[in-house]
Amino acid sequence: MSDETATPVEEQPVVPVVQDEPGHPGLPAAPVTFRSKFLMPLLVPLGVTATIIFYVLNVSRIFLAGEAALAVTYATIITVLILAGGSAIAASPRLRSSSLTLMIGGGFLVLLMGGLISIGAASPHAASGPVQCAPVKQKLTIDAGVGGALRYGPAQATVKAGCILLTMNIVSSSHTLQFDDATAANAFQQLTVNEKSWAGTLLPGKYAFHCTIPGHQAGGMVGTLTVTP
Ligand SMILES: [Cu+2]
Repeated sequence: MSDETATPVEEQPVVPVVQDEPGHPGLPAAPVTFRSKFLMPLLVPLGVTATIIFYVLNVSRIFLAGEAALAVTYATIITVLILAGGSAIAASPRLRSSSLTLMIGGGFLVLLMGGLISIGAASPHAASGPVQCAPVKQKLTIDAGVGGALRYGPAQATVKAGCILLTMNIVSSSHTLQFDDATAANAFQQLTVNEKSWAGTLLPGKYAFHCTIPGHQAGGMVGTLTVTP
């Protein structure tokens, strides 16, 4: 006895045959022109790159102008605007391209204005140069060109923190003394033949310095000033 019952063959779901979309009779096939084949592939990436540079420059300017907390606020606003703008554009595909151009152009204009307004605040505050301190608490003299060599003497010096009067005593040739560290370089003007002494304030730390005459730093004309509490 066969157990074959007439199990009904599962009906396969009918896959609707997708008809080829009818062509758009109104639109003629785009002819391969110099413009579509060469010019656009070249211009579109260039345009996108220029847009990104424009965007980054202006946004970073706005960020630089504000404090850290403010930058977060700006970033949030910009992100929300981008998301909202993208959603709005996606939700209205029939938006006329002229309106779209107007909206995007307006957005860029606002961005440019923001960047221009904040340009003053974003640039580093006009420094009048290192300011000498007083009264001097420590005095240190470093010889430059010891024994006619590209050497400081001493190359390793230690002083106490505070207002330090640093003097470069040029023994031979022409030398300078410039701190590598930005903080120290802001406190001390570069010592040269014309400006051999400078009084500046340093907090505890190690501050490397070097000679700016070409080849001298590479020749070993470097040193470290250790400032102790
Ligand atoms: Cu030198």
